[in-house]
Amino acid sequence: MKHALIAQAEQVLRRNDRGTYTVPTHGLYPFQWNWDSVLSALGFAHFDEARAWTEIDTLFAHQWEDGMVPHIIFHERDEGYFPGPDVWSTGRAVPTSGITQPPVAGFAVRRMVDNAKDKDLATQRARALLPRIHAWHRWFFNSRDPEASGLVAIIHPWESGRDNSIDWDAALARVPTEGVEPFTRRDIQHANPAHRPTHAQYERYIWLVQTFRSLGWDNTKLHDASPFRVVDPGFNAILIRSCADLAELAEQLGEPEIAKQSRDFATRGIAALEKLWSDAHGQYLCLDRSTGELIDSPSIGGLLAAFAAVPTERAAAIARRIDKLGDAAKFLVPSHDPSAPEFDDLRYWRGPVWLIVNYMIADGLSTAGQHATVERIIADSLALIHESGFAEYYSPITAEPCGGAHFTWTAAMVLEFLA
Ligand code: 9WN
Repeated sequence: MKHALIAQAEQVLRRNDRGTYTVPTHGLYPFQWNWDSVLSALGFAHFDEARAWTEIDTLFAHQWEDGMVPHIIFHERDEGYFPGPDVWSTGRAVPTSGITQPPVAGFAVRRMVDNAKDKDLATQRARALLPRIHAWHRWFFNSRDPEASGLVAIIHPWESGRDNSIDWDAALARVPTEGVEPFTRRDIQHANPAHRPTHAQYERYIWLVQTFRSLGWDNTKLHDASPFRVVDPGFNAILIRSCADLAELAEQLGEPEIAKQSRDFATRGIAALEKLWSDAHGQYLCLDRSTGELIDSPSIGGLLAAFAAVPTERAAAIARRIDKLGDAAKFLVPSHDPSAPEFDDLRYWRGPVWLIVNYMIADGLSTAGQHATVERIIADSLALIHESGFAEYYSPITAEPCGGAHFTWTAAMVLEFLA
């Protein structure tokens, strides 16, 4: 059974392999996505370490001069996705988008080094990636934390990787739609529109893209110019965890300055996360930087914070909260609290389960000693695969597979869970 599942997961990765990068899935997402790619490398590492390193190298070959690593690399033309390179117009030789995505690379590279069979290859590739990943982290704190709060803001919902989360509703409602150029969505030609964001959300996504484009994608301007500035605990936990892991790696590789700076970022970030804690919800919440208020939205962003080394009592409270969500959801972890009125079990990040988030939460809670919750998360993740295959996401109530099929990072997470 286990062997068959491993073989199927490898097959999904091979099917989406384009040689030096993988696509998340054929049709719906025909390019290289940032955090998909890095998490998928963890899957490749189980059967082809060299290919796994290439995945991350390819992504970082398209890092911007200021340190940002874009969320999409448009390696080949494909009209099947909107918005394509012409809408972004970032002026790169190989076109890219102009925003970023959750920085999982520091975490993934350390894990790949720790688990490597080919230690020489791992050391050589990690040594080359180390300053690049560090430059990306520095870019975050320079460009997305201008007041040195210790936490960074996202300036577009797509940066969070949780595009249509209920967390963004109020902040996104303040984004205007005047002047949005007419567009045709492609996503709803590949996937069920009831599983995807709405047209009203897409109009605001595109308004933000057009606005950033009109500012020449100049990251010294974008943060302050964006009407959408949200501090997401999940996103920040990923950054903090990657900084902490990069510090360990830098120490091993004899780079004390990178180690020190990375450790400082992580320590300040953990301390600053405290401001996002809500006793009433028993989890972290997002902060709207435009209003200075916490966002009253019990989503998975506040649970994903367990991926960083948060205080033990916070991790324990998150585990309790997840256990409680398990009373209403047959499959953990729903991306939003099923008892909230906005919860939608099929619509993308407004309720469905995503294996990558399960994986990161399980990893963090495991370090925090919350083994019973971790076991249930992993068992539920594998039950979803057995019932519904390697989907993009799943209903936490019925296990219905949603979005795209044969999904790369879902398969990669299965390889990690079964290892
Ligand atoms: C926009 C590729 C990406 C993921 C995101 C997910 C979805 C894109 C979209 O797909 O976003 O970046 O067009 O819907 O929300 O997390 O990286 O799998």
